[in-house]
Amino acid sequence: MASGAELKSESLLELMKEHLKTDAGKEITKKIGLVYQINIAPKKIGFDEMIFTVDLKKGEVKKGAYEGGKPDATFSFKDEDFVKVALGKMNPQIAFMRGAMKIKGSLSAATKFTPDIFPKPAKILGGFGKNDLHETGSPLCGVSYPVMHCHVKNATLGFMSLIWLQNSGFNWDSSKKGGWYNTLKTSIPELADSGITHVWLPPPSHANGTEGYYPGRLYDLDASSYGNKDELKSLITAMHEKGIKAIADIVINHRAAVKQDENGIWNIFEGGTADGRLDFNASLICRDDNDHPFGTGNPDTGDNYPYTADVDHTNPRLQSELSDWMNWLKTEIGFDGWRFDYAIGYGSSFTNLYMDRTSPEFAVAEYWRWNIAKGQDGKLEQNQDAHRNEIASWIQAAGGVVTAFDMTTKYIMDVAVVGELWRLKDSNGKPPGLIGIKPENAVTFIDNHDTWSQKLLPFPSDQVLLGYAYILTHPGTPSIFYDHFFEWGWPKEPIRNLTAIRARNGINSKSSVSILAAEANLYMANIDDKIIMKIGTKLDLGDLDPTKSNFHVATSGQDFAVWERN
Ligand SMILES: [Ca+2]
Ligand SMILES: [Ca+2]
Repeated sequence: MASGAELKSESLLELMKEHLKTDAGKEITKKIGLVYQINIAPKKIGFDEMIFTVDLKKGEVKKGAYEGGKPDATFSFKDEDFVKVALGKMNPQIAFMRGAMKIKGSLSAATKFTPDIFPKPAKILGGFGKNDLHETGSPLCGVSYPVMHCHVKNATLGFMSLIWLQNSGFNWDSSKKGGWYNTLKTSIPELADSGITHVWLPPPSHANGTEGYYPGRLYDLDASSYGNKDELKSLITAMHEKGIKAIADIVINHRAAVKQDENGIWNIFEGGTADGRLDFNASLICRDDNDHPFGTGNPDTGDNYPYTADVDHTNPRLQSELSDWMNWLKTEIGFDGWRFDYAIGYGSSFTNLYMDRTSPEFAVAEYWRWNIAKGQDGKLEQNQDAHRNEIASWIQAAGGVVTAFDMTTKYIMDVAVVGELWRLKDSNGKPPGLIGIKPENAVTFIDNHDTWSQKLLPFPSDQVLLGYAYILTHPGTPSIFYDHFFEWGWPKEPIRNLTAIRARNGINSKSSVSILAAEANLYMANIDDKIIMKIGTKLDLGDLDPTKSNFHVATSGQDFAVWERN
């Protein structure tokens, strides 16, 4: 048995132990509530292991196996590999592929083992901490969960959409459920009845990891954990029969190699067809990608995606073959539009190019940076113009047709619904998010796969209907999250009532908003002079009471109401 003093990992775990005693650490314990076992071997996984228990029910790190039953997930590392991965010096994806990290137990529990658990990066983690990651981009595809996430991500989301509004039809657990395409198919009539017009489906291709966000053989749709190509086609056919469009999740910033080259480097990329389409070598990868320092392509034109190989979109052959693949997804599989994953990862001109060459019926980009303005007290500033302006500028640079998730509205709504509804009015008297300046290009949401089923930026769960009362009555293209619709065990009526009101009154992405009140506990707005909506705890509306001016209540619930004209 190795002596603990020989293990460098032990000092990292010691730091974690101290971190868990801090307020930030207690917050983590409260949030995660799972128990992990970490087996560290001095030389070889499985031999002379020293066992640690990271108990995030109690907020403790202890030597020895968990005594309270089975841990939720167990990780095994060699000492030096744990240190490398924890310090950001080894790509965990490669570590996993090479067997340098092993995982047992619940994969969904494993995915929750995040860098949050470690002290702040400045203390030990180099560029590996959550805050750093947030600056680099989306939490979506494992970015914020690099330690264990890249290879363990076990679910994806779907995105079902609503009326001229998309909504996320999957969540991170969808890939765990066998035959998810078939399962979703049985819900199509219900989606159609609920006014849903588009469904965002998970990435369909062969991938490293079960959720599809590290795609490998792009043309191979028979290797997905959601189902095979025929099942996908059958799902999309069923959607089309009910007038619902299918949105494909286009993950093209980065790519997973499927083989090692003659030097043992993971540099052989395959397209998944018998011919050479989308087969690439090191020339595909940006040469400035530190995560995969084996590329020979041009420097990246956008943000680097941590822990995996970023693709060189300036390569004309790649541009042409990716466009062909997307067009194949339309003609052969039946997809109608796109959701561009990690759109900050490559220059806006390339989104423009792929839009031009593939003419989607609808497209939305995940353009997300964690640069929301906060005051010294850590609270959101009231003025978030810079945040939304950056998204709007990107949309323009990308050709002006593509839409983007309205991250600004999301950030603001998260805090506004808890007694700060004054935030919902900007200095021009308009909505403060992207919908206040470019509503026709904004896709609003409360939570979706990108916020990882409320594990990141959780919307206050008891206020979710207030969120829907806002986005489903306002301009932009609202989207409904799969979890809210299918997983929360809610009656679906409140959402259905809101979508029906939207449809009945012709509220659309460009509708105009006149804000009647924006104070701590009351937000009221008139939309298109057809409906009036209210959210907030304030009950006495005084002269604003719409029933005093030819409106009647169309739907209402806890702290929200919508009125239609008599
Ligand atoms: Ca990268
Ligand atoms: Ca990139």
